[in-house]
Amino acid sequence: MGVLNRESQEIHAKIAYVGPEGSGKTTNLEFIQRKLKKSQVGELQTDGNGSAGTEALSVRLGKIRDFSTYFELQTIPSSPETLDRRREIVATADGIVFVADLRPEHHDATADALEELESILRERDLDFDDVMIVVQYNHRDEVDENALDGLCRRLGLDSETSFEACAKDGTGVLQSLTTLSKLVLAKIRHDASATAVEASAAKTVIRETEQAPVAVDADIEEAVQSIEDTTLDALTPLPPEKSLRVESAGPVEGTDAELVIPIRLLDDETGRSTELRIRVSIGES
Ligand SMILES: Nc1nc2c(ncn2[C@@H]2O[C@H](COP(=O)(O)OP(=O)(O)O)[C@@H](O)[C@H]2O)c(=O)[nH]1
Ligand SMILES: [Mg+2]
Repeated sequence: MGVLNRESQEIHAKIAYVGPEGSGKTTNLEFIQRKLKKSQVGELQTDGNGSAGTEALSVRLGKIRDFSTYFELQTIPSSPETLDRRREIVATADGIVFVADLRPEHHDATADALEELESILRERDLDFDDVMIVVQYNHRDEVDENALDGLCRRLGLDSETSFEACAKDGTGVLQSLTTLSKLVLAKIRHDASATAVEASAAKTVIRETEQAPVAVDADIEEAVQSIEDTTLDALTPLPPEKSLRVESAGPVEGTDAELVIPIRLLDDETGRSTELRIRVSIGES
């Protein structure tokens, strides 16, 4: 579960990508790895192969006040014999991206995966109030509206936040992660304040005569409070490469010894153009 460590001034949280085989869990992590700045994301770590394999990715959200904040993303393996591993990953997760597969022939597997997830949580007396969840309806590019409506109705996760996605081109991937990150951080904040209140209340009991007000730990409270207001810079995708194109070139001027080629470059994004004059010296070879 999420850790807010005041001594090391770090917050660590885990996000599990859960869903049936082929729904797009690995593709989510691959996209995030490619898209985030290298200083904020590690290498994709793989463990095992095929449907028994899992991937993990470390993401550094940066400093929030004085707290360095880290998220560990992890995919579950899909094959039936890896149930224990799925249990372990789900049990230690603070948040879950449930990757649903919209392709009609995968609706059964998606419903089964959700049922298994809920039963793993129930075994530990947990539900989606304890473990934050967002639902990602993936493979959206391959299906029509009917498939989306059908699967939504079947899963019945109406009160959970959901996104339509095409993980293959990244649509919906960062939205799912940023939304879940905020939910998870808000939960860690809530739990940290609750713990501080309990600790303070305990102190009051020991010092029976003292009428101390129940004070939450101001440092923790302030640090986690700011999380919700903070834009998660690390999760902002890199801007596309600047696209300059040659709008016009020439006419070439010059002499036998030197040519001057005027070139006008146009920045498609801003509409600004820049004039360059390239001089080419012609010497004896
Ligand atoms: N067309 C399409 N293909 C996708 C999408 N998401 C994943 N895929 C492809 O589906 C296959 C299975 O995805 P993968 O991430 O390995 O599934 P996993 O078993 O959940 O890890 C891969 O070939 C992906 O490229 C999507 O939204 N649209
Ligand atoms: Mg996979």
